[in-house]
Amino acid sequence: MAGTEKTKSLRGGLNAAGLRFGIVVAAFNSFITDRLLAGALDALARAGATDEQIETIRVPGSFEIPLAAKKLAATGRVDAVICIGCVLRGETSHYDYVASETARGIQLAQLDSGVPMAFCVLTCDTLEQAIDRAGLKGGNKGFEAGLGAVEMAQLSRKLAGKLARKPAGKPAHVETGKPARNAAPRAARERARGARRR
Ligand code: INI
Repeated sequence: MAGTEKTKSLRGGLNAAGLRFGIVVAAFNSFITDRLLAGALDALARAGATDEQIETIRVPGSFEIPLAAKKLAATGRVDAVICIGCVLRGETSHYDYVASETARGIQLAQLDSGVPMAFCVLTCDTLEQAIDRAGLKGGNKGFEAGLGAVEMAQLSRKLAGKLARKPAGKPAHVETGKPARNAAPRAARERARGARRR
């Protein structure tokens, strides 16, 4: 029966060995984003990543994160990108535009590039809420994003490996380049056999 433990299951692990990470961090509200960055770096280090495996890029504000993340992904230098920003609600609707376009842009960037992007852009009503999520009561969202990036980078590698080895639903000769035995329809085989006898 489907949905039982016997179905195939695939998940990325939390080992950063052999993986490279990009971190795009906004300078706006750096009091918060620096803490989120520290959390992300801590997570990567705990997963076994060394400094050589990590590249950090700084942008002015959250609105600039998607483009930088997309360009970084396009270099082929990273297996995952961690996007860090902090958008705080002000008195105007500016917050809504920055928050929604940043989220949308990051999602588009990961879908377009195929490189996983962890979303660590806080969208808070108050500075206190942001502080809570950058190391105090709410934990550190940067740390969570770091672990998420490792897991997704691994999962992407596993999926790429699997697809390269065995394309789902394709006949064997597509993979090997050789025609599969008895690949021709039965009628064609019988016609060929008759022609050989004649
Ligand atoms: N950028 C942020 O990262 N957080 C904010 O809270 C914020 N607010 O409130 O304005 C913010 N604005 C700057 C924006 O991201 C761009 O850098 C700017 O609009 C220039 O393109």
